[in-house]
Amino acid sequence: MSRAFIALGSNLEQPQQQVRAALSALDAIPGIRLQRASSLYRTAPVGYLDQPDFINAVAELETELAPLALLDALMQVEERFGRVRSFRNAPRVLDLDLLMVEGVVLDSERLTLPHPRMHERAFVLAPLAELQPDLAVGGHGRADQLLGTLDASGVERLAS
Ligand code: PH2
Ligand code: MG
Ligand code: MG
Repeated sequence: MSRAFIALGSNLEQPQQQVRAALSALDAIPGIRLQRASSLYRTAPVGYLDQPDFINAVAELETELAPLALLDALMQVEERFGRVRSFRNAPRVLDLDLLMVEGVVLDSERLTLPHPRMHERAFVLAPLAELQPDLAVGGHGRADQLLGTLDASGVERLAS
């Protein structure tokens, strides 16, 4: 069994419900157990700006799946939720990004672990630091300290 962290995001078709439903869908997959989920966060879009705010969250999973099998499972859930891939950073019903698998460093064509941009994204680090402030994020430092270096003004934790 390994412990993994994933980031969830949605900014279309009732995003809060999409993220909540995605957490249940993940827990229902054979070989994956949802351990903990962060609060939901309303976040201003980063990258491509002309789109609605996102709902973001982070979940901690226990899984028997190898990293690439876990990635396949996440992509299947995205597809089941009606994800359409139009252009990079386009609005989406559901985005599931594999952030880290404990003890795994990987740089393959399909998957890089830890996620290569997570340390610079407040919409990832805020929910991650809520779950585990002292988590080491790649070689970059603790989740809470990294978050402290970023502008998190577009990130608002929602009451649960
Ligand atoms: N995801 C992106 C690009 N920009 N911005 C926010 N606030 N939240 C996201 O999940 C997000 C984003 C690419 O996956
Ligand atoms: Mg993403
Ligand atoms: Mg993605």
